[in-house]
Amino acid sequence: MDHSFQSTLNRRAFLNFSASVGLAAFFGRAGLARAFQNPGDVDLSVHSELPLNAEALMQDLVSKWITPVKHFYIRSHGAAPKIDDGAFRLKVDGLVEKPLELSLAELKERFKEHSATATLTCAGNRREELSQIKPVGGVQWGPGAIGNAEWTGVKLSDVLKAAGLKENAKHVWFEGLDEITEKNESTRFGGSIPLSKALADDNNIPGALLAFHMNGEPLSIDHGFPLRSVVPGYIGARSVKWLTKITVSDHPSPNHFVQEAYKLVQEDKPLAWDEAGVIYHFSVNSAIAGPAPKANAQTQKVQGYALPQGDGGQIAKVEVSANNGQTWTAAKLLSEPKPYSWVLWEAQLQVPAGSSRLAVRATDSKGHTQPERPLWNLKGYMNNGWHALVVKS
Ligand SMILES: Nc1nc2c(c(=O)[nH]1)N[C@H]1C(S)=C(S)[C@@H](COP(=O)(O)O)O[C@H]1N2
Ligand SMILES: [Mo]
Repeated sequence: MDHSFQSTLNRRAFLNFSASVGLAAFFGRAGLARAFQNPGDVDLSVHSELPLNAEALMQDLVSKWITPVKHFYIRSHGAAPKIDDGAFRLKVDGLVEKPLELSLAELKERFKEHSATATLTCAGNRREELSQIKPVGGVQWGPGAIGNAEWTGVKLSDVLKAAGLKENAKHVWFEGLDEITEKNESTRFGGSIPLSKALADDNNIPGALLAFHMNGEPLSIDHGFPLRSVVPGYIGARSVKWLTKITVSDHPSPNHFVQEAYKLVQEDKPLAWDEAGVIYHFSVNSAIAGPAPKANAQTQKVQGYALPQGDGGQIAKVEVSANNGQTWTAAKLLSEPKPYSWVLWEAQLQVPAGSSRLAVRATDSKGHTQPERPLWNLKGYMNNGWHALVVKS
């Protein structure tokens, strides 16, 4: 019997990539290597080369709980700045008793090193599916704009304590060194988190890390060398790369990427933007990687990832369906579920002959679960509808 499986989503992504950057770049270690210190360091599908936006193929992504750097998506709004780590300084200012200016060496000397595993995902992950409902602008991400890494650095809370917080401190702003052109104006990439998140410590997962290592190696240029914030549970945009300034304030950062981008709105009207809240934590989510093409039985093994909502719960169950959600089969979780990190899962599914639509949905320990249909929004953020894959057998 001939079984040919095909992901309509992946195929569409493939067409987009090839149209925009050419086939060589899609397959493209050659195309990508230029952006890296060492050629051959990454193995990703490229959406755009400048700025570099690239995601992993699902089969690569679901093969390891800790995502190797070469398979870790890259999302940059401008060119990656090349920073001399000797001259680099981190400034801490705003509502603090003693503003700080620290070299990388001082940061490492003065504060205790801390490691935490956390999943980073772009708010635009799975945007491409929203575009199938009604086109949205921006990078047409498939389900690969996500990765799980071990981050090592110092706790933001330790640095803030050393600077001494003033009484009215409520928010912490981050600013990167990259220059981005927005509407013909040059702006810096910025993020913002509530102070309560910055000071949180949930089972040894700090609310935010100032990280210099990813999976035990210095950050690569594209992932933010020499320093970035990592905010477990929050959308990737709050984990600011090439981090050079931390400002403590009584209100969230006015930066474009906090106040204008990354909001869930249905229409482009000033009131809609003003009324929409800033997105902080990510939503519960999951995705299926296709079964192996050589699979040849009615029972198929499918694999994927599932991410708990970023507010501290952990994955409670992952279910897959081969009949549009009439019946569900529990997937086997391949690691112990933890807050702020994904789990990989696998399931044996009875796939009827012909064409079927496999779907997955995850539920976390706080009861957050994925809706059948995504909430379409103007900027294409936070798609967490059931992820589906059409297979033919
Ligand atoms: N300075 C800076 N930080 C940034 C960005 C950026 O363009 N500039 N992109 C953000 C977004 S939208 C995401 S999803 C993550 C991606 O991190 P990664 O490229 O290491 O995967 O970085 C965030 N931090
Ligand atoms: Mo993002």
